[in-house]
Order: sequence, then structure tokens, then C-alpha cells
Amino acid sequence: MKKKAIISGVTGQDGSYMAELLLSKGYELHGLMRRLSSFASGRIDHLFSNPHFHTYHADLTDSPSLSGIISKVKPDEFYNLGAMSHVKVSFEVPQYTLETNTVGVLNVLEILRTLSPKTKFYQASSSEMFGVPGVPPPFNETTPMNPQSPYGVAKLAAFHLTKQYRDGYGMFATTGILFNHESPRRGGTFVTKKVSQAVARIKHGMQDSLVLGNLDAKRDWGWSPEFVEAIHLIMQQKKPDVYVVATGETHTIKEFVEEAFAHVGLDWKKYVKTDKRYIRPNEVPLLLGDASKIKKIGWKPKMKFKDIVHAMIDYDMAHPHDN
Ligand code: NAP
Ligand code: G4F
Repeated sequence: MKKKAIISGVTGQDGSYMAELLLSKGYELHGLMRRLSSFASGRIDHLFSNPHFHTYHADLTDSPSLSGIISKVKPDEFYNLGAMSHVKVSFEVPQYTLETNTVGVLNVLEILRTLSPKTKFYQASSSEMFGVPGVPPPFNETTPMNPQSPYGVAKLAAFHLTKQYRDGYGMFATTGILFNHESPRRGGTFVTKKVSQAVARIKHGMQDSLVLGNLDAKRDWGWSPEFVEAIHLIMQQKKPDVYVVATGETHTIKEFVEEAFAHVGLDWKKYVKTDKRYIRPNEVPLLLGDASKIKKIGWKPKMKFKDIVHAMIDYDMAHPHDN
């Protein structure tokens, strides 16, 4: 019998890589997509011809849309990767962020509890939950959490709800606290993709400059295709738990920018400006993860910082017209 999985957020960066991974492992896969006014399936268009891949319109804030699909599919595994995932935007749409990233998670957990309690559930938790924890890095599963954004607060509430369903109802409700992870499929409003696209367009003579916000923040950047492998591994454990997924290296935004421009032979200082419109009301100045726990069950990152920068630039140099 094929394993059956549902992925929410299948059109996103991680959702698309997770879909490829599960299909390659022989799953029957069901992806949830939002209805939008224009096409948003670019990352998964190549999967539609696969007879084991099915998609549905659903929204995490719309319980009936979720319960219909869950009761029909009765999945072995539910990967909850859907979210309003942009930290800066969460300050502008805080209510929607909590409705999607917290109530949306509650909706899935409640439906699973009542209709399909044996389904394994994965919640996409975030290092943004650590915020400014008041202890020195690196951060692990026991580090206190002090989120600095509506996004971080919403994810932390969902993290606790996941724990409550695990402890209180005995459900397989598991989670990974993933540090930033990137790829050519990263959305264009996140800093790495914004930089890699701009570098390619500047090099091709299609753009003059790049406007950014805080260049001093530090992030622990990993590679999305490797991070979805970690998620799958977390779901295959005997018991649900909490795992930090990170590279254990941190770099400033400025270092990413320098490396990106240097890779195509340009001096970043000639092109990069800063503007306060990209500054957040609260910032998380430093993220650095300690992935010792997940390493013990067999996952470790391979792509290094420079590999990630170069892979993103090389992709955008070859596809400068992509959105
Ligand atoms: P992403 O590219 O922004 O994808 C988010 C997905 O969620 C998209 O498919 C989006 O649909 C969908 N979505 C948004 N609102 C929804 C709603 N109300 N109902 C149903 N689906 C909705 O994000 P990602 O980078 O793949 O991240 C995947 C998950 O991991 C997210 O939960 C994110 O918060 C979390 N996370 C990401 C990172 C990271 O560094 N990437 C780190 C830690 C945690 P549309 O395509 O229609 O917009
Ligand atoms: O790329 P970012 O928008 O990612 P951020 O805020 O760290 O959030 C990402 O990682 C989280 C995990 O830690 C995820 F949960 C979340 O869903 C998302 O995937 O910003 C990174 C840093 C910030 O310090 C920001 O202030 O880059 C700084 N930055 C500087 N200029 C900018 C810009 N960020 C964006 N988006 N755009 C800029 O122009």
C-alpha cells in the first residue's frame, strides 16, 4: 500500500520540494492550494502530470475545506507547511497572520483529532520564535523563546498547540524548529532571493540598484531541499518530538550581499542602498542554531553558506526574467 500524505502550502518553496521528495519515495500525494486571482503553481507545475499527485483548493482558515479533504483522504501523514511566512508583512497583517499561522494550525489539529487521529502531523515551527531569547547562541530545543513579531508569536502559539495535542490527546503531533533555509525557489520578497535576483538583473543590465533594510542582522542560512529531508526524517521517528534544524553557521546580510555581488565580479557598494521602509518595528538581530539533536537521528546539512549564495546567483543569472 502506498503511504498517503497531505501537504498544506504545496505551492511554496518547502511545499514544492517536499512534494518532489514524497513522490520520489512512492507516496500518494495530496496538495492543498489557495485560490488566488492569478496562477501561483509555478513551483509545482512540473508535478501535475504525475498520476499520484492530486491538488485541491483549501485554506487553513477555512475548516470545512480542510475537513472535506482530510475525511476523504485519511492521510498517513499531514505536513503543515502553509503559512503567512513573511515576518515584516506580519506587522502589517497581524490578525490574518494569527488566523492562518495559529488558528489554521488549530483547525487542522482539531479535524485530525476528530476525523483521523492516527494521522501523523508535522508543524512547521520557526527560529523566529526564539526572537531575542536573552541567552547566548547557539539556540536549541531548550532555549527560552521571546518572539519579536506577530509571525513569531503566531508560530509560538502553534508550537504550544502542537505540544498540547501531542501530550493531551496522544496524537503524533511533531515539529521542527527550522532556521532560515533558501533555494532558487525562495519567494522574491525574502532577502536572499531579493539579492540574488537583483545581482543577476544588474549584471544583465536590467536593473540599476538594490534597496535593502538592516544589513547587520545575522542569519543561519541552510538549503531548503536538505531541510525538507529533515522534516521527513522527523515524521518517520517512533515518537513525536521537537527538533532544531540548522547549519550552525551564521552570517550577516552584508556578507550575503558581498558574496553575491563578488560571485559575478561586481562591487556591492556601488549598487546597494538602504531605506527605512525595509526596517522592522522589532528585529531579530542574530539567529544561530544548534542541530545536535537531529544529527543524532541521522540528518546533517551539506550545503555551506557560499554554496547556497552561488547556487542562487547561478540560477538567477540563467533565469533573469523569472518573477
Ligand atoms: P512560502 O514559500 O511562503 O510558502 C508558504 C505556503 O503557504 C504557500 O504555498 C502559500 O500559498 C501557503 N499559504 C499561505 N497562506 C495560506 C492559507 N491561509 N491557507 C493555506 N495555505 C496558505 O514558505 P516556505 O519558505 O516554503 O515555508 C514553509 C513553512 O515553513 C511555513 O510555515 C513557514 O512559516 C515555515 N518556515 C520557513 C522557514 C524558511 O526559512 N523558509 C523557516 C522556518 C519555518 P500561496 O502560494 O498561495 O501564497
Ligand atoms: O529574508 P527575511 O525576510 O527572513 P526572516 O525575517 O529571517 O524570516 C524567514 O526565516 C524565518 C526563520 O527564522 C522563517 F520562519 C520565516 O518564515 C522566513 O522564512 O529577512 C532576513 C533578515 C532580517 O533581519 C531582515 O531585517 O534580512 C533583513 N533584511 C534586510 N533587508 C531584509 C531586507 N529582509 C527582507 N525581507 N527584505 C529586505 O529588503
